[in-house]
Amino acid sequence: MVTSTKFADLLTHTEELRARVEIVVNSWQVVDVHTHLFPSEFNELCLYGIDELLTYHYLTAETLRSARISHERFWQLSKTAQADLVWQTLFVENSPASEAARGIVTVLDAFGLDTRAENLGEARAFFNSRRVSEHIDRVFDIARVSGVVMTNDPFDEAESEIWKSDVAIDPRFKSALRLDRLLNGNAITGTTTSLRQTLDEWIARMNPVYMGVSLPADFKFPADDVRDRLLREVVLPTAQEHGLAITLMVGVRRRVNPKLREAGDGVGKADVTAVERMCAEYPDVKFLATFLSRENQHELCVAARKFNNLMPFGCWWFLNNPSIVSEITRERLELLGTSFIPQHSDARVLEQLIYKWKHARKEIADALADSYERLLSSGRAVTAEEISRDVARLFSGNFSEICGHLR
Ligand code: FIX
Ligand code: ZN
Repeated sequence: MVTSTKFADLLTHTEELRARVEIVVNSWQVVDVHTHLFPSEFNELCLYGIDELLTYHYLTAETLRSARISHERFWQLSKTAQADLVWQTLFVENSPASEAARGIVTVLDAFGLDTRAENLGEARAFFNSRRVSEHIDRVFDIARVSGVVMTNDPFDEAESEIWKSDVAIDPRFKSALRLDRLLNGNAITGTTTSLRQTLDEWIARMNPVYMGVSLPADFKFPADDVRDRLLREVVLPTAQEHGLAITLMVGVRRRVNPKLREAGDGVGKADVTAVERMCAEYPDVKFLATFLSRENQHELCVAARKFNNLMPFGCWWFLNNPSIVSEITRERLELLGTSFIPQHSDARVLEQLIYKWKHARKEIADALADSYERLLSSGRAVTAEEISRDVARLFSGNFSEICGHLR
């Protein structure tokens, strides 16, 4: 028998319901499960400020579509000159209509800076005046991010030096052991035993929340290739031994246009059955998976319904646009309930946390509110507590359960 107080908690009016969902989604602290951010202890790897924001590879690609400059000449410019050109091209001569360009507007606005400025003088003075540690606190606070997962490449010289120096790292920055160089044919050699030893050493040093890899659109599993052997003999047994999840990011076509440098990667439709096979063969390993192609999203949801060791996460890179985030989040809610991780930021520059999370929260709130509204019209209202419970699961619970991010 339901008591009257309980009835009073039910959100039976759609306006009240939607307002509640917005408040919870916008205020809830999120764990950002995949970024390329570094804390200040990593020195020049810790990127922030207007010049880094404007030279983000999403924006250089867009600039080179509109500016009258050759790719070669653009890369010869200093970072500040590149940033000036990006601003002039995308924000002064054109309206910043793209998602990445609007992101800059959201960031400037968050700090009360002029979003229609003719040049970058004011923005540069502002960011240069910030003390890094306080600035990181402020950005995490505005974005309502409680922690971020980095992308840590043990085979990168500059990065590995810092790890080996045993410096104390800001605990909000969790590590993730990135295996692209090992698994994507970048000449990391060794016997199975020595490679496993290398991973063991890096796991001991980094204490990662997962091991991750990005994979090409033509990734196959099982396959008769070196990657398959490395996965079976090195990576998967290491995951089993350490109880570490594996993050698979599938569907990138690297260097489609090398002239664009970091911005030159493209997308390809991948084969979701490869991930299904891995989940089936390794039921004791947990997998987080994201696919870059929009065409793979429905298949990923269906695969996750079949394998409870598979956790879909994020709307990656070219999918991180409001229209597509909305579509994917709705598809996932309909097929998986709240058993998925709706978004990660993929931020490379600190302040991107502000716009990527602000924009994503809007789409997630709308999708969630619509699904509660549909429940209401089917005959079941939700309470504010239930909304909080669901958002907690989406924004950190599902990830903690798989990765125990507070390890
Ligand atoms: O492989 C990755 O982790 C990708 O996210 C990056 O390589 C890519 O350049 C990116 O920043 C996308 O958002
Ligand atoms: Zn990434």
